[in-house]
Amino acid sequence: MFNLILFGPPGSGKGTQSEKLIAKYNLKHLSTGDLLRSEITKKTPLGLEAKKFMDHGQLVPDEVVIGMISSALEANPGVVGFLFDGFPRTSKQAEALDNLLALKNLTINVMLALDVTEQELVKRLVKRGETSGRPDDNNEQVIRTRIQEYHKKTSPVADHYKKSNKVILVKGEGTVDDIFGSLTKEIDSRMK
Ligand code: B4P
Repeated sequence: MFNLILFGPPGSGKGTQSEKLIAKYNLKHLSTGDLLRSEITKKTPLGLEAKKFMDHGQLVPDEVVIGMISSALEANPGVVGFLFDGFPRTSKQAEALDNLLALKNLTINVMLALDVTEQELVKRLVKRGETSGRPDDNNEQVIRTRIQEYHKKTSPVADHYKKSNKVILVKGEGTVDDIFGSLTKEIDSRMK
């Protein structure tokens, strides 16, 4: 099993790169953003609860997201590995993930952290907002709140994995293919 966290601020390209990485390495993609948006589309109680936070650029409560990931891990036995995209986003989520994996004798092999300037993040998200229909992309104030949430609550997750030397910083600006090349180089050297 090879378990990877793709980490970075909103708009850093996690979703974009995840699509390419799962195709190359046959990993199971677990994106909490996608899972939450799917619950919203289906208008489930979980989705309706999550929407209240997401529309304002705030993180969804830990217990909701951890429960969702726990179910997804159970629903996918025997995969080559997991690519966690947008999760964990708080220290509590990181501890929960480590515990859930440990129950299966698994661990995180590497965290690849995309490094992108704030100016570029805002530019990308505003541009996506023109066509995505995502309520959290079409308002610059909400985008700034998401970035603040990242600095306050999510960046400590990298410190958590730095303790076990699992964090690799990767430049997240340039063409999608160049960034993909940098990510695959890091993965290939660790999969051997
Ligand atoms: P996510 O769905 O995780 O979304 P994201 O952070 O906005 O996007 P990502 O980094 O994947 O950006 P993308 O590749 O699409 O989260 C949304 C919300 O869900 C959160 O705010 C929160 O409320 C909630 N949530 C999710 N997980 C949670 C958790 N664990 N706990 C609590 N709450 C949670 O790229 C963005 C844009 O940039 C795209 O338009 C793309 O085309 C463009 N782009 C990508 N790479 C580029 C490049 N190299 N050059 C130029 N543009 C590029």
